Amino acid sequence: MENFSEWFHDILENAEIIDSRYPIKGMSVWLPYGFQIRKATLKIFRDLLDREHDEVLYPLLIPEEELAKEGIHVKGFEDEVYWVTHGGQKELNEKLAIRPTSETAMYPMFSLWVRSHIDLPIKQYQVVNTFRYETKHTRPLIRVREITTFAEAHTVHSSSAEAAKQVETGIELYKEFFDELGIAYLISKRPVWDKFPGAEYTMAFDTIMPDGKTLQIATVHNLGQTFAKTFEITFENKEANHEYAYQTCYGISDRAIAAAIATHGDEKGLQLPPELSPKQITIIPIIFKDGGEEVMAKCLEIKKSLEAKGIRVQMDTRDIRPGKKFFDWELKGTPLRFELGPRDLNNNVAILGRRDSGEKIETSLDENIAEKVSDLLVEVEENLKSTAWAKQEEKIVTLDTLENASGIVDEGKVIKFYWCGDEECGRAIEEEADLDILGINEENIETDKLCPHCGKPAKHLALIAKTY
Ligand code: PR8
Repeated sequence: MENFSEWFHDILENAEIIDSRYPIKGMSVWLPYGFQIRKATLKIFRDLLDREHDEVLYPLLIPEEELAKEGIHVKGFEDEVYWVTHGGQKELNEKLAIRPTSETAMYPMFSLWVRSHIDLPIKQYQVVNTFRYETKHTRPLIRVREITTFAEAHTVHSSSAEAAKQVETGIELYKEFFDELGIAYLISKRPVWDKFPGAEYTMAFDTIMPDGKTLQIATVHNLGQTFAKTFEITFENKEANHEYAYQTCYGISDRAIAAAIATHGDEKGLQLPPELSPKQITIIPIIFKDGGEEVMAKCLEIKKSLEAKGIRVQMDTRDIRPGKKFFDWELKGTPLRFELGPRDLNNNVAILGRRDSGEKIETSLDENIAEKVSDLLVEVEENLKSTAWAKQEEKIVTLDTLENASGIVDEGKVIKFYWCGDEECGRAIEEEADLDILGINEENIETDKLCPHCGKPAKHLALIAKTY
């Protein structure tokens, strides 16, 4: 696609995902079709998290005193917080922050609940809306001021090793999540100047958008004992000593949906992996003057057999040309289509059309159609995923020099380079190239290479890109 930004803007409108005309910048309305995609995304997410987390729900508002407690954290968010200052006409005694994220809503409660090592670990998550007064250019789903799908997990542990292990678990969970969405990703340890405010270190997932810019789609933070010390989250360990707890948190947002749309979409419109698609197959009866009843009866029979196999089916019986129906469902991204006309019925065949490859597969009506469809859905899912990874592979180049870094990135590439890892050097690289170091993709590697900027021995393979 030539102009990704324009394509993305149009697809949200044309496929009826969201309406961004809501009269507050950075806030949009989820339309019914988009809401179903969001619901399917969250179902995948919840099924994964529910394995070992408890879903909970905390209040939207945070007292100023709590938000302000953790110095580094509040500094990181001070320019982004919306405040509630009045209750009706009356000015409140204490301002209330609308959560930009929920550490400072949750952790005072953890402090009440955690007493002994037997209360640990705690692993909770919630799916809520959070608000950030973003000053960078806002874009629907990608950079919003009301994050409507903020899925945040928070964990508390009795040892540093266990917290570090939980970071790995968080990463594994998100790998599974993005794999199910067919989204390719790069994982890196964010540079110290780009970690989450208050975290010891931040691991991040980025995906490369069609224009070559990267989008951060998930983060996993090791919080160490910083918040535990601020919020007095202590426990009595097995030796009966009091210790501060160890914490992690991790989250995703509306960007996961943006990434799925951007990864799979094409000139024909949206393309959804079967798990995300509100309907997985559209049955289109092709009815002329004669033979309509038999075609309809057969289509209904097929619909029932597909539903019995748990496949989400819709039948498009609108009184419009079939060509228009094909066009509409291609735009909406339904993975498969089933066409049946009177002549097909006479010949005992039907056509199964794939949205991904454009293939039209003639199928005998004597075949087990439900089984064929469910096999095809698996094939589509795998094809979308492998295409996404192949495209990502093409966009990554490993270089020994950063001399023409901006030029190469402008061609839609992400650069891997051998880096010394020093903060001063990293900041200088970013400034000179006007790019962002995403972070360290492979840490502490054995190499003879030298850092292309400062000439010191390289320690890591890092990623540099233009970011959203
Ligand atoms: C945390 N605390 O908050 P994080 N629009 C859309 N998506 C966004 C935006 C935005 N304006 N800002 C961030 N995100 C931690 C972890 C609880 C959970 C997305 O971490 O600030 C990004 O994908 O990194 C980001 O990785 C994720 O929310 C979590 O936000």
